[in-house]
Amino acid sequence: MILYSYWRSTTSLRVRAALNLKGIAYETRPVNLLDGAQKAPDYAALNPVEGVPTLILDDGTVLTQSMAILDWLEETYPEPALLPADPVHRAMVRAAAQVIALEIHPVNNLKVGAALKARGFDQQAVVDWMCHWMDKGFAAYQRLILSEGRFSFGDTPTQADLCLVGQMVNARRWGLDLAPFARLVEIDEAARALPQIAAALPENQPDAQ
Ligand SMILES: N[C@@H](CCC(=O)N[C@@H](CS)C(=O)NCC(=O)O)C(=O)O
Repeated sequence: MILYSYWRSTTSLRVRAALNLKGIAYETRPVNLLDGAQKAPDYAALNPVEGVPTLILDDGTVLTQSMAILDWLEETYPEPALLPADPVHRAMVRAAAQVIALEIHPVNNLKVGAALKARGFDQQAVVDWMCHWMDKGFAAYQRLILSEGRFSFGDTPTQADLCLVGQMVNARRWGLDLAPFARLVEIDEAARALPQIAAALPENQPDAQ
């Protein structure tokens, strides 16, 4: 498989971590978001929203949208499971994952920051904006997860944890006060201690700068 990815992309991190946890080999093809490579015609033909990740399967099938890719991986490579078997528990894990994937990430994306700057926001105002949504989203996430266990929903990682690890990278990058989120810091540490997740971190990517 080929994964189009950017080292600092949290959506790419989710997929890298899932591929690693499931023991699936893949080739990384970096897409430099700061250079606008996501908008190049050849890449935009693969991924119409002009974002990463994009996963190319061995038969050439193109998959986009990180959460759809995680679900495809889960259905195709069920072990180790990144969603619980029980449908109610699955819905709870997805709800927490979606707080990050749908409530935080879309309003904090690179193109959103660029659109805000084009409307007069300076860099500090964009950072304040991002921290506002991370703070609200993390508060919600923390209420949706279990209060005990190594990870958000027990002692094995789920899709929610993969979303969390990436978002914590951004939270630290932009200086979010993590004091109210001790439980999330603890989970993030446990997740980063897994070699498969460590290998998915930005600093361990071939295009890391
Ligand atoms: N909902 C999409 C979002 C993809 C996306 O936009 N990823 C970011 C990186 S984390 C990106 O490529 N941004 C490019 C831009 O904003 O121009 C997914 O989960 O795959």
